[in-house]
Amino acid sequence: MCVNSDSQEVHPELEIKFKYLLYLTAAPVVNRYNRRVSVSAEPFNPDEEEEGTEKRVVHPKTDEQRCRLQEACKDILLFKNLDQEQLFQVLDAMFEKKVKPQEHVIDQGDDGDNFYVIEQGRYDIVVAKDNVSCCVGHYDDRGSFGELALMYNTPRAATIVATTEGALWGLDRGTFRRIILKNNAKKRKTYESFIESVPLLKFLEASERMKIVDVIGEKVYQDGECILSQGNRADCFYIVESGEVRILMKSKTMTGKANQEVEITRYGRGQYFGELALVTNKPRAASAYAVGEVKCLVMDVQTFERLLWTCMDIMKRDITHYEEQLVAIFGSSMDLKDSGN
Ligand code: 1OR
Ligand code: 1OR
Repeated sequence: MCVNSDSQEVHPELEIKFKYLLYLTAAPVVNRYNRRVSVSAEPFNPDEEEEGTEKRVVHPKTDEQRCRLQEACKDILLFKNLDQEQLFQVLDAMFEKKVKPQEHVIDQGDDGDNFYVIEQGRYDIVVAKDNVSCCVGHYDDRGSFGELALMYNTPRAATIVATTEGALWGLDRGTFRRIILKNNAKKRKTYESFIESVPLLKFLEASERMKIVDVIGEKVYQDGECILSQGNRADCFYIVESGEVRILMKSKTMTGKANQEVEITRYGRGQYFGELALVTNKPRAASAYAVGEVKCLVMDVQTFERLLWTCMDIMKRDITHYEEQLVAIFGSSMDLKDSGN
């Protein structure tokens, strides 16, 4: 079941999961890096940073390793706002780590040592509370994890278990804090007022909005460039920062063949898209293209579920409108859950 315009219900399993996420919001415990232990989105102060972290870390790599590392890191949102020199330093400091099935890369409650970028493999995200463990999501051959303990000086918020053989690239805590956090301080200044103005986010606490800023990345698209494609697997959510985005959809003929793309709507500054596939666990229902130069703030699905579950009611309301307009535009009730194939 996907979207039901009568009941406003969206994906019942997801409702349960969001309720579970609320239940799981546990208080932090003190860790070894305990000068500043907090789950609030405290600003980064470079002067307060731990001693010795100015030291540059370099793990030498072959050309082949460097190529694989660059490929694995090209879509990592936390790296998107780095300048070239900062990115060089990050890539220099990263080290390769192979993992075996069932290996725990991170254990909930531990101190944060490294941030990880996935080159390969599948990893479960397991969260325990009151002795009950639950798999709340997974990573599949891409993405990154382990940023929270390093950003906020908190214990690890989840356990990450490899379910296949895997290959990761690690980044040590010192380099992460020196470069990524310093950059986040800048990001907060840049995006604070914009994020405050996004209607979807206006019911969040200011500290929650800052946590969003900490983990989003900015992506720039040129005129006509495809931002996402109908039928593709989805792993990101988008907020338009500047420019205009066209949403196009292919309907289906009676024989199941896709018709030509029809423009169904446009989005401008402060509006969001790409939520539907994340909420329904389906392929993208439509395609998105840049009109002129477009800047979007992009969030991965794990962050979307972790930080935006409180905005679900607003998104559900908008999704209900899609179904009504689907009938108005295509003249028949095509189920959104099938529209991506
Ligand atoms: P970390 O340093 O705390 C565990 O170490 C990592 O798991 C964490 O950083 C994130 O990178 C990653 N809640 C907390 N951490 C998560 C979650 C998550 N998902 C991935 N990580 N939630 C799951 C959302 C699908 C919310 C659960 C309550
Ligand atoms: P997505 O993850 O499926 C495509 O990727 C995005 O286009 C989708 O999330 C929505 O954010 C956005 N039907 C389906 N998706 C729509 C629609 C829509 N409008 C915007 N999106 N409509 C019904 C189809 C005619 C609404 C038309 C106004």
